[in-house]
Amino acid sequence: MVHTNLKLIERDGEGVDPAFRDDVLKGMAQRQKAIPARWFYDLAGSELFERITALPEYYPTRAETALLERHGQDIARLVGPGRAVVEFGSGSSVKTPLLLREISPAAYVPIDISGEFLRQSSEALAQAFPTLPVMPVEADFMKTVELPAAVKAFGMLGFFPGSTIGNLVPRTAVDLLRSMRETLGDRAQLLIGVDRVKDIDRLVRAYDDTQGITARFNLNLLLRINRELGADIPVEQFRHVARWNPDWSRIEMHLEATRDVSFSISGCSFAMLVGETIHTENSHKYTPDQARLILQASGWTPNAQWTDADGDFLLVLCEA
Ligand code: AVI
Repeated sequence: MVHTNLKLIERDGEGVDPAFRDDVLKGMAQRQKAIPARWFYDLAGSELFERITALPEYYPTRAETALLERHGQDIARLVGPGRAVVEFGSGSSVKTPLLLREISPAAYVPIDISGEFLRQSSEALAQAFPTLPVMPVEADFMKTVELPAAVKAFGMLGFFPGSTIGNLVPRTAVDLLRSMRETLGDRAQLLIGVDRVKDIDRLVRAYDDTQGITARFNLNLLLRINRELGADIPVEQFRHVARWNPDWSRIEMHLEATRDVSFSISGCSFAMLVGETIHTENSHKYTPDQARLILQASGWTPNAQWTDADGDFLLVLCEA
């Protein structure tokens, strides 16, 4: 059953999350304009992301799902029963049943910034696992999250699939992993998915698919800004760009102006020259050694890891 004491994200009098407005105005005032990727995920963005995960070019979801299916029993043996599973950035929780089915948890706490999406996916999960207490928390998991009191008695298993850690620069990734450790407490474990470095053409194709779904996902951010922040960005004069940055070992997504444009957001004026971009996402790719190193640097001890035959994806189980 779903316990619906959702902790709601702060909104101002106009129903806008002030953190969204601050991030956009601050990011758009920089020389390299940039907006944090977490703002992709309004309802439309979350739905587009689900479509991305099914694209032929987007291998990470399939690779990670196959690893969970294949090694679920090993994971269950190392985790043990009766833990509270806390999923960070649960989205539609599609991989979660694979894990829950194997490990017999005491409770499931999905944490997500997109409240509406969280409500829908919690309902679906509670139907699939009728005896499991599901306790959704609407929160920005980049900060330490106050977990529902009812789960604090259990040992915790943090679940952070999807290689979302790759969306953070390594310094911020370490901050997040440390704060997860704080959220989860001393005896916690963490199961995390990490996307591995691979052929660059394949990586670029995964972020610039032929159906244009990733382009829509990226451009949806501008539609959201227009709608929620009273802006008039000419969305049709931007295009989606995905490129590999070898210095940072990451795919970058940008929104590039296809002509000189000017617009306003929340009463502030901005101008961009043709070719200028807004940097909207980083997706860092790690070698297994690098992945273990950032975990260790964050106070987590890797205990076991699983990867696929093609070396596409890595699952790591760690202990606090
Ligand atoms: C959520 N995150 C791990 C995805 C990624 O692969 O970086 C987001 C994404 N952006 C474009 N495609 C998928």
